[in-house]
Amino acid sequence: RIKSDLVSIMTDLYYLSQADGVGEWRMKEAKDLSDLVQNRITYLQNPPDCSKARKLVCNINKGCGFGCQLHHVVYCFMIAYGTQRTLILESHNWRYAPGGWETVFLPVSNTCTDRSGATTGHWSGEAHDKDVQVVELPIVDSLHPRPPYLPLAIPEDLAPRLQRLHGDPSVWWVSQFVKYLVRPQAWLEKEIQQSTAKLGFKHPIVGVHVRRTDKVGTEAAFHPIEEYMIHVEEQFQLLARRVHVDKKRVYLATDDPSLLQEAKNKYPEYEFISDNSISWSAGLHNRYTENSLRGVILDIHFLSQTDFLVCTFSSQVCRVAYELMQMLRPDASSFFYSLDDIYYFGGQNAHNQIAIYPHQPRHGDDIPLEPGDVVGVAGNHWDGYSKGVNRKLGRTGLYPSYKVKEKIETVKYPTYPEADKLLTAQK
Ligand SMILES: Nc1nc2c(ncn2[C@@H]2O[C@H](COP(=O)(O)OP(=O)(O)OP(=O)(O)O)[C@@H](O)[C@H]2O)c(=O)[nH]1
Ligand SMILES: [Mg+2]
Repeated sequence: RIKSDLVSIMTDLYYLSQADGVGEWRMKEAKDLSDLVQNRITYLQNPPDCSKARKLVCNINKGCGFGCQLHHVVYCFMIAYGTQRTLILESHNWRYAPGGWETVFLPVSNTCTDRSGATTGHWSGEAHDKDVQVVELPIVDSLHPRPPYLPLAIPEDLAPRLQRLHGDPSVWWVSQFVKYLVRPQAWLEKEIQQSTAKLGFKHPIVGVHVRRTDKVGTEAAFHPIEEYMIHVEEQFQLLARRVHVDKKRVYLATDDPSLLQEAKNKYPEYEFISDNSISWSAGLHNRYTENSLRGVILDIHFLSQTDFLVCTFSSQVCRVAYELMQMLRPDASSFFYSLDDIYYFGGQNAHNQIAIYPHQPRHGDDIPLEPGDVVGVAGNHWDGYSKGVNRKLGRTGLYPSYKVKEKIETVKYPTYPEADKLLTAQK
């Protein structure tokens, strides 16, 4: 059980965050910022003359799962935005749906999906590619030279507002591209609505994602359902202080079809909401099919709509859900518990923190810190300690997580004054 004094402090903090109209201010600011960025992306994606537009070509067919492929497109998109090129998404013969991206999501452009142009070349750096109309981007693993337009950096022109609004501006920035990308086709939108009613998806609800099958023992450790449920129970104790909990509902997404029954047997006081046929379709033998694609999209959608997410951030499925969660709330940066990794974006630049308190090593595994020291964080041990490298000393080891703060990198992205002007005129 979570300590009751902690429950009280957390509850006070919640009400404090809503006091004196700050809650309403935050809602409006979040919407304004999201509208601003979505409008800029729409502007970039819909050039008046496609034959003359500067383009960045991205092929979805990276050899990995949906979460990984979606993040691959996000990475392309961020560079497109940074280099002011229209993103051309190639997706024919997609492993999930041979008909491509548009079988499930809206096209990334209404006016410009044709990749042709006067000159074409492979990515060789923004300055070098200046006079090339159509540039093809490789996967991030082979990107060279690396432009500054990569996570976890955020755009300089939005940084002050983002840092005021959101607990993790880097995630917010990534989520803007995910938001634009996953706009559903009409049939999918309808399917989401029907599933919401059919499954009885209602608040309050905690989301649990359990990644098994091919992941276990290769890229991540096995975690029994009990480990997840500790944090689910904790959240319901917190939620009960703020809202009426009629039923402890859990949305369960997993690629292990046997888990739903196990969870129901072990936790009869909870209501598990889950479509078991989706879990069956997520197994390796059925994974790369349109039915399985529909399933993972629905799972990610529902996870992102929950009040809190318990999962392993080693999985891209859960990281996408966490990103999308940011779109529904002004700041959902702390609405998760990861049993393993901290948040990251595959191919990101170094994730640094800055020491705000000194630290004298108390064990052989500890590293010393002086305020101002830059620490490259490798992971959080979730026991009060994180592991990382003190860059000044070149020493790797453990340090108390509370003695550092995030070092947020800003990058000079282009601004989009024309797009912003159109938006102001609309309002
Ligand atoms: N429907 C559904 N599918 C899942 C679930 N977990 C995994 N999958 C399937 O397995 C794929 C896993 O590939 P990725 O999306 O790359 O995610 P990952 O393997 O967890 O993470 P990486 O190995 O870091 O790429 C997903 O895209 C889905 O197709 C789940 O909870 N629900
Ligand atoms: Mg994978």
